[in-house]
Amino acid sequence: MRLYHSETTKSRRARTELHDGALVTPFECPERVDLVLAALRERGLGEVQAPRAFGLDPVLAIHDRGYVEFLSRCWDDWVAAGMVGEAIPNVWPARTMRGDRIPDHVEGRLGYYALAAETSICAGTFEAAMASKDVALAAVDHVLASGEPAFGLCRPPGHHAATDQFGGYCFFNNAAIAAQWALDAGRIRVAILDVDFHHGNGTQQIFYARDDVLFLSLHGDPRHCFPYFLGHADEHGEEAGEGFTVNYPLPPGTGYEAWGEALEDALARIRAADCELLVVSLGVDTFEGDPISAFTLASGDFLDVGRRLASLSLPTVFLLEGGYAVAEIGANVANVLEGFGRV
Ligand code: SP5
Ligand code: ZN
Repeated sequence: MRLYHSETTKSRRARTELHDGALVTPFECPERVDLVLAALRERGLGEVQAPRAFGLDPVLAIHDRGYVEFLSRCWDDWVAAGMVGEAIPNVWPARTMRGDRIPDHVEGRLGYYALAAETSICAGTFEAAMASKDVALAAVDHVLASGEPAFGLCRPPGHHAATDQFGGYCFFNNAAIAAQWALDAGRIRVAILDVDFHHGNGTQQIFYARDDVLFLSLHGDPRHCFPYFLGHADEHGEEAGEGFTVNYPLPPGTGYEAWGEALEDALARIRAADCELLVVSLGVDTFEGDPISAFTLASGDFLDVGRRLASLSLPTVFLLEGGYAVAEIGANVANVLEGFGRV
């Protein structure tokens, strides 16, 4: 399996995350990159390569231009406005206000383009997000060219990022950008299977009305879990996309047996849908030791996850999403990839 990694993904090192009412050191930290990389190397899972720069066009194929410009300037504008801490949104076009006017002041713009407040923007955030999508693009490009599977060590993650909103530690939707790249290269239909603990609200929103991307997500039930406002079982797509979104909301405390049953259902739907490529939004925050999540998968279960994914026999690209039990993140990711490769 080919592995892609960029040192530039570590250029974002936020100091603050609004968590449980306190500003804490962010769970989504650059150390995650080194720990995953070390585990991949230790297991000898494949050659590690740096991505080339793919530029902004593949980003603009998914994201709004004004949003991308906002992200590129946010930190400088924030500093220029004399702000003290990191850029944390604190006001939104909530239901009782207007969402059709984008403010001029960076504080208002930040709220307009944010879907959650835990994700501070700091120096290096845009550069890291650019590197992260380059990792995803290099990985998918390799799969398209060779048929060989690939893993992209994306960081920051992507699946919460919507057309014009960041949050949930995500800025560019790496999986969506990779899927679109494959479609633009001539693939007719792509499956995105999101196994992160959290619902992939951004990916769902981006492809909700489309039938060229089948989106399936196994996640903590939004009645109890972030992102709370999307990911219910009755969301199944709209217009041409009717039937091409499939959600498996599962209760907190869900273990591998019940989770695996949902996975088998998702795999059956992928088999039935004539997909030419599988993009796995690979979060390992389903792990029992994850500090912000609530499923109880054990490290060894991830080997079986990989084995089950391989049963699809599809060209497959894995893109890292969440996973915050930092000591175990490397082993858990490596287990999925090793399980996949063993078949
Ligand atoms: C990519 C990814 O995994 N993003 C996750 C973003 C989660 N952000 C907010 C989590 C809030 C969790 N609150 C848990 C309360 C436990 N005290
Ligand atoms: Zn997650």
